[in-house]
Amino acid sequence: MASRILVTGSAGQIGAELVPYLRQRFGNDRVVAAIHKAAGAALLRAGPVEVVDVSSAEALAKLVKEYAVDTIYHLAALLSATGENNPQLAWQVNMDGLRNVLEVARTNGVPKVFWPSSIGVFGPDAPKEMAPQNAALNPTTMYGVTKVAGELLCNYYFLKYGLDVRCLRYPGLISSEAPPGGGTTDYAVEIFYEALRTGSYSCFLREDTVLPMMYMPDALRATVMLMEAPRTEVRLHSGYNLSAISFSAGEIAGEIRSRIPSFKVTYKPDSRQRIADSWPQSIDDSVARRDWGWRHEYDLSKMTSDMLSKLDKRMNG
Ligand code: AKB
Repeated sequence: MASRILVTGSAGQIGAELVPYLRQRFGNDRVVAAIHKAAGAALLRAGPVEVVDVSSAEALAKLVKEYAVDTIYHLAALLSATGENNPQLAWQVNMDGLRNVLEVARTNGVPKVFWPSSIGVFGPDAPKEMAPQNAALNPTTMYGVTKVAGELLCNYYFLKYGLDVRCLRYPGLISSEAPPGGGTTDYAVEIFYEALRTGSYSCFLREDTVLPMMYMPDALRATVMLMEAPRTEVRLHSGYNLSAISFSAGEIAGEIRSRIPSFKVTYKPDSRQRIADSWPQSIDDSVARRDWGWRHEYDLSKMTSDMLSKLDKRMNG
């Protein structure tokens, strides 16, 4: 049987776009979209879809055997804001799921795994500007704790068992296709929808809050670039810093306002402000650029034009 790629968390923000991206590249039948609940399956029907709970290693192993899986993209996870509301659940979902995936890969001869880390690995003591690859990782959120522990676990499986695990520290991701859920950087997606839908937006972060961000087409390209890089070029099996653009909430509002002059934004910081304040404002990803040739394509202006035109077409026909 031809080998297949398994993507967990396929209905989430990254999965909903990564699955079609991989299917276009490798064929619909070659990519199995695993989702947690049957809801969200409709958009993934172009190829195989399976409902699976990543907390069950048996269920995962069954899928891996049935489809002769040779690569797993394990995306199922809780994000930072949801994680702070329920830290115990965040640990359980993020860590048990990853441990199961790594174990199932190891014991079933799956040679390659992708796992998303995040800028959430950094805490208040990392440099705010251009946080380097090897900055101290002392996060103050449970999400960050699971990302640091997850990176260490991935690296351990590489060192101990030779499992080729590859990880990216994604910045906040902005996508025209799939809404995020439960993240601190979600405002940068919501703001586009509200600009077109109501002409106003109440932002849950302060106007001067600067965070590292990336447009989804760049994130998809980075993910597949890393996974296709020759083994000799991938020197890190914890998490590569990955970066594209940094902007404040006020700057993205201004960028939208330059295209929709009547757009109004108010700022009402909530508990997510504390999370944002604990993260760096920009990331030094020179190691990824050196090791496997990463370059981003979208700046703030190019991303804003593309987002508005795609969302406008979808919302207003
Ligand atoms: C979040 O805001 O939690 C995520 C992330 C930066 O990992 N988007």
